[in-house]
Amino acid sequence: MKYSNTIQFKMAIAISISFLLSNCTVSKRTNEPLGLKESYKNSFLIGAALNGAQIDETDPIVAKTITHEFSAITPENVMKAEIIHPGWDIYNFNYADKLVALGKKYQIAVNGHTLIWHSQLPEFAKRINNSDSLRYYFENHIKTLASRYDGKIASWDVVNEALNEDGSLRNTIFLQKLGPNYIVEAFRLAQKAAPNTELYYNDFNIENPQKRAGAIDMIKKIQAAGVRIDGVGIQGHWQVNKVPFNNIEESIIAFSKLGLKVMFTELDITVLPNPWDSNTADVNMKAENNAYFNPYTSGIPDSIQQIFTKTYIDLFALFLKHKKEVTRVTFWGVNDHQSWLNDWPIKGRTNYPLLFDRNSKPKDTYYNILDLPKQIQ
Ligand code: 9MR
Repeated sequence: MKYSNTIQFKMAIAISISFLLSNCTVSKRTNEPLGLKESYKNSFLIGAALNGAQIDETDPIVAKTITHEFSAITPENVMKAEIIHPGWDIYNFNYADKLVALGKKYQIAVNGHTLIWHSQLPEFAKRINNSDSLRYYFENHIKTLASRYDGKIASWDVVNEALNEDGSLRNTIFLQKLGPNYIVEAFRLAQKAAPNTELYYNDFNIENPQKRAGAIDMIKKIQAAGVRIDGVGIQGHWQVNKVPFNNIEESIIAFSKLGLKVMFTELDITVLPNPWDSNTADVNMKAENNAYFNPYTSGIPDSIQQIFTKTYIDLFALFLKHKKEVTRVTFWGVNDHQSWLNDWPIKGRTNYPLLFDRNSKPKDTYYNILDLPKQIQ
């Protein structure tokens, strides 16, 4: 193609640049920059955990972030037993129903979190001391929730955090009163009540070899009983300098060899010092606040921010490498303001674990993650 003069040539360049831009970074449909869900649509779902106010769409900026960025949502708390099932035969579906309606309105997949967990149990359930009553609670809880939302939500975390760090079964009220087969039974009940919903086991640190071995054992028992389990959620509450990349990759491979989908279900990366120097997400462990443990109250230093970004890039590069096995990556919160890590393991700290800052403004980290699928292909 020949251009007769410089003006025509410059115009052709300008048109080519705007064509390139419109194809690379701006979606034609909405004329908005691509969000994460669009950028990762050929790789895996990108999710976020939502709190009550976010389900209510009270803040328009946050509401926009949710619909623009995420293809999956998990209730941070509203489907947990203490909220949704406060009395023997009393259920409070208000926020869970709203969450499901939100998912439907914006075509966002909902993951139910969680049916059987020893934490956040209602008072009446904590006080149960005979096996028959606990079995009644257990069956009634699973049947009621799983059947109510069958076909309306994509998946359930059927059992959450049932393992100790050494891979043995955690000594919960369910283990004590129902015996070790309670996990198989939970999946069996869920399968019956929710034939159209995927069923997952969810836990933290199951990328670590010992705990992973316990999870694999448990999954094999469920499968050997002829009961359906569709996937496993590795929570992903990690520390900025200590993300166990090798263990994560080995786990993706090991779990998918069992025929399961692999998900990262509660991803966040703390930048604050940890009093125990470990990657636990055990909500019962707490410590006192002081300046040493809360160093970034007025902002995070550039040096830390860069390590944080690099860590997220390395993680998402690993997830993309295994995009055939990884089906969803969910952040545990939309923005830093909401994160549980401001209050755990020490209350009242200022943490920076997510891709969106306290005002829901995307960080540089976000743009790096957004662009990664294009760069890696
Ligand atoms: O983020 C949740 C926080 O708001 C609750 O106070 C806390 C109470 O147990 O649970 C948090 O979510 C947990 C999740 O349900 C299971 N894995 C660990 C998460 C962080 O504690």
